[in-house]
Amino acid sequence: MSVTPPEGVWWNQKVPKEEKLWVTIALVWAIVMFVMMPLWHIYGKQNPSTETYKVAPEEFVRLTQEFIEKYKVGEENGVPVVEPPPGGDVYLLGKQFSWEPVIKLKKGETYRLHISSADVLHGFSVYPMNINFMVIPGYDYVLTVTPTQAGVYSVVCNEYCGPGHQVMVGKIIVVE
Ligand SMILES: [Cu+2]
Repeated sequence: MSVTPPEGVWWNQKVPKEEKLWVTIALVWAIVMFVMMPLWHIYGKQNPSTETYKVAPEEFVRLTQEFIEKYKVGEENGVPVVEPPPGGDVYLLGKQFSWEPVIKLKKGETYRLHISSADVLHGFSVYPMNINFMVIPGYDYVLTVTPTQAGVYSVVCNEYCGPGHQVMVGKIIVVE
């Protein structure tokens, strides 16, 4: 069977029942998802706290360094390992091409995680969890986090940030 062009004024013909049905289903589903976006933001678990501040990249680098000096407990492949007190502020700096520091958190405790970039746009992505966040230089994003599962999590950069992007992997350790 070959393809034959539609005859006459095809756009004036009746729309078949099945097509109407599928268009209706697609439209209803699109509306459901549209409504779910704000609802999920309010009622879903582990949502971003939408707390954002402006911060100069140099200032954030300074704050991270201060934070590292204060709570450093070791080193891993040249990257400082930091164990901050529960309830406090935690700083995570994204830069070409690493995350600093390695953060050690306690399960069930709440932290204020500050994330920013020293240079270009990076992506904060926690594996194997489905947590993704954009890291923009000049902005301090505060995520109020309460780790619910112990384990070692990788922080992967998911925004292409330059020729070393694929090696930009950080670490968050959650202990019992
Ligand atoms: Cu990257």
